[in-house]
Amino acid sequence: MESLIGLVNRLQNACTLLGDYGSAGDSVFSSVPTLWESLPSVVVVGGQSSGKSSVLESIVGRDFLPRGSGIVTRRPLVLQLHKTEPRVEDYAEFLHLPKQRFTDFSMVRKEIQDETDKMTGTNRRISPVPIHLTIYSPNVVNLTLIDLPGLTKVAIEGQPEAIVRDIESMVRSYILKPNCIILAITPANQDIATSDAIKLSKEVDPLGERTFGVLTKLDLMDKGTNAVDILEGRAYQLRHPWVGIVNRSQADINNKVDMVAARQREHEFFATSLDYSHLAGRMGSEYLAKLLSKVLFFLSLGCLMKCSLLFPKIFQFRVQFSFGRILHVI
Ligand SMILES: Nc1nc2c(ncn2[C@@H]2O[C@H](COP(=O)(O)OP(=O)(O)O)[C@@H](O)[C@H]2O)c(=O)[nH]1
Ligand SMILES: [Mg+2]
Repeated sequence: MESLIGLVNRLQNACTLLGDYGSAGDSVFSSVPTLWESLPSVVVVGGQSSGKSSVLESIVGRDFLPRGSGIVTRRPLVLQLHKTEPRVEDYAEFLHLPKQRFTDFSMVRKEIQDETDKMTGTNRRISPVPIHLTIYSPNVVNLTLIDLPGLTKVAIEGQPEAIVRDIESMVRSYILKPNCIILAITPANQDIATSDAIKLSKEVDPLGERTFGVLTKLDLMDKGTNAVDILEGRAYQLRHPWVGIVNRSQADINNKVDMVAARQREHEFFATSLDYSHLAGRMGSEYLAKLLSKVLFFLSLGCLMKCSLLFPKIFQFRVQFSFGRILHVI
């Protein structure tokens, strides 16, 4: 038995191994989509330091992403979360290192860094070739997220000037796909009108049908202001409700506040806030993970059916479903 999202994950892995990863190239504009482009995905989009890595780590409940100033994510990271039976120890695997299990998540961070440098050199360029990482844990929901380089306004020293444009076209090439769910990360302590994530997602999804607005840094807003107008959909309306998040601050990270404590604090922030307690049931990273898993499941179901028409040679199988699980793939 295999979950539907697990099946999509295996197809995504196969695409990368066969050199089909969309890229910022022309394939997106050709009339026949590649298999990669037809598969459903959740893509994390936002400006630098908007909180993308923090949101991903909160969803996973683990500290494993490289951090630092400048453009840290320089290759797409396809992050597949796989829920295991209770009491199984968390571990991670990379597609490029088959059969090597990582239980030390600081080594996962190091491997992402090394693998990024291998493809991009140390001159901080970007590459469209994705890194595939799967995390197995009883504490995650089945979900696949793609982390992309943060949108930026200026190249820093040593980086080619074109990097600003290259990042934007890489992000655009991913979110153009009609089966892509856009996780548009916007920090609450910045004017929403200046949000890079919203600007770009509006371009490719003007009705906001596949965009999920995520508002980070709610704890850092100016005293006397709040984000209720955004979270209730009055300031900027999307088809799906906005989700507010409170991640760990830099001081929390420096003080090694663990993810369990951080989630608990996030929960308390919403439950006890005068401004947000009425919205507490649909705020926070745990809620966001469950919501995305559900949306991705239904999108995957529709997509696989369509793929079997578009790629009959590859999809020579019959599938029997029962409560979200694939019973038989023949
Ligand atoms: N206080 C607070 N700090 C946050 C929040 N989200 C992110 N940060 C901090 O903002 C900085 C940038 O976050 P990061 O996740 O690395 O952003 P990225 O560049 O978009 O991946 C880090 O120092 C985080 O600790 C939040 O909700 N509250
Ligand atoms: Mg980051």
